[in-house]
Amino acid sequence: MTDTVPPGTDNVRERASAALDAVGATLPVGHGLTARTPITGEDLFELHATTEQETEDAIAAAEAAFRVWRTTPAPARGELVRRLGDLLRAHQGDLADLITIEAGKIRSEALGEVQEMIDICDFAVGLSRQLYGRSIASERPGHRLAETWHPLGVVGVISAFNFPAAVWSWNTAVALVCGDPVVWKPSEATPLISLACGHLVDRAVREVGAPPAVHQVLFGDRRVGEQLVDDSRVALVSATGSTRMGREVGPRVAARFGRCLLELGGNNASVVAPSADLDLALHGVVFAAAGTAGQRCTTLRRLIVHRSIADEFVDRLVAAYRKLPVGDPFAEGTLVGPLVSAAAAEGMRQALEKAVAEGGEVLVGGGARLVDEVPNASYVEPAVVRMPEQSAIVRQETFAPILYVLTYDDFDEAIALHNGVPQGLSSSVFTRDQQEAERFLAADGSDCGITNVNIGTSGAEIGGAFGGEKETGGGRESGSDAWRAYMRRATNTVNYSSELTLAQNVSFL
Ligand code: UN1
Repeated sequence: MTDTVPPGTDNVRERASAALDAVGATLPVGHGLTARTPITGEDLFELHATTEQETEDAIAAAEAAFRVWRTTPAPARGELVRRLGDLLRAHQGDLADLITIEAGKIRSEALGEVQEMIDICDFAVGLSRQLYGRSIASERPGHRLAETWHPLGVVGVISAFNFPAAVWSWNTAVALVCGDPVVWKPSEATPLISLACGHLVDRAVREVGAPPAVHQVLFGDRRVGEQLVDDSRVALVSATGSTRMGREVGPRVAARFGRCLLELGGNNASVVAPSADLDLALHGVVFAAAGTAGQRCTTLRRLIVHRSIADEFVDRLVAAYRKLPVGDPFAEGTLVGPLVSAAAAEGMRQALEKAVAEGGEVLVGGGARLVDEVPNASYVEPAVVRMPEQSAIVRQETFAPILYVLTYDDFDEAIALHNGVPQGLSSSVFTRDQQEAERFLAADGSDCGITNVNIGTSGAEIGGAFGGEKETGGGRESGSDAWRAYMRRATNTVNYSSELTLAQNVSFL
């Protein structure tokens, strides 16, 4: 398979300008932040980085906006998100271009990311009429017990490069209908898509007459994120990134009794059982492991395959990997775009070196591609590595396309291997044996927040709650009842009798 050579940096820059123009966004020209593209590994624009004072002002403005937004009826707040969804639909192609330019995603996955944003807007519009509390049977006569959900306050969103827009939209669409202003600190690697999204929210805000500061974007480095983390006016910090980042953010927010929603590392595995439909499993595994060049937090990183089918399945996997088209993410037919940075490629190289030192055998991939054509970019061949056991490197998350293969003999062993890592985001089993499938989903099965059957680990729909356990951080975003993290609950006891009855039969006076 020949690699598709990407366009030059000038061409990518023109495409970025065209997409920003189409959306109507103006570049905040200045210095302090460089917009880059992993397509060529080169710089596109110099941008103004948000200062400490500007961050302070943004938080103060968001707090002022909260006082208006929290009493705006929720269905009226939903109108803002409805309008945002319309604008995202109208600009799906432009936004996808920017995602490809900054995150290196192939066209279909970039369009899919924007679709995810449109979907969460639809979901949140519906949610704006469904922020239900319970009514509870009171133990006292003439009393009514109920729960009311109120807006929480300013939400600080810290997002990562790999889903630069969708993860922001899960947080923002839901926070806005819940009555919370959003202050967003995107990854430094993806300022252009953030600018475009921020501009579209501003347009929607103007059109529906919402307070301008219900949404603000801060372009800066980790110091901006730290300001959000440490400011007690930020009621909820929703942060997506590495476990290392979460270990810092969690205690700092807790120290001021703020709330945290953490989406951290994944080290996701699929079990392939002897009864599995191997064609389906192969397709699912290749997409989950090599798709997005291994840069999703849900990427499949460990394959736990039954010994009786391991050789056959791994041979087929290696053959499929050999045919994966690597290269220009804009080109039709490319399935693997670039890694985000040279540091990511170096991380992959080092992980492969450790895997070999720990007894692993690289069956396919691992090399660099397009080195002469685009020397500053980092195109790599997705790798499959057969490991003798779940050694130290297998238990770590390396944010690159490496799939470690382990074998098992009985299903309990498969589950033990599966759960034997510090992370707990996504998991799946490929089987046609109902007992195995149910066992995998049971309390003593997979310990992850996402547990699938006959489908890979990545590509979750927005309707479910997204997040994971253990070092993944425990947060849940997106669908189902994840909205509750963005609101505060008040328990109301109303006495409509003319007696004062105390609970628990207490008598006093
Ligand atoms: C992420 O990688 O941070 O389930 C989010 C998926 C996508 C979201 C991934 N819907 O793969």
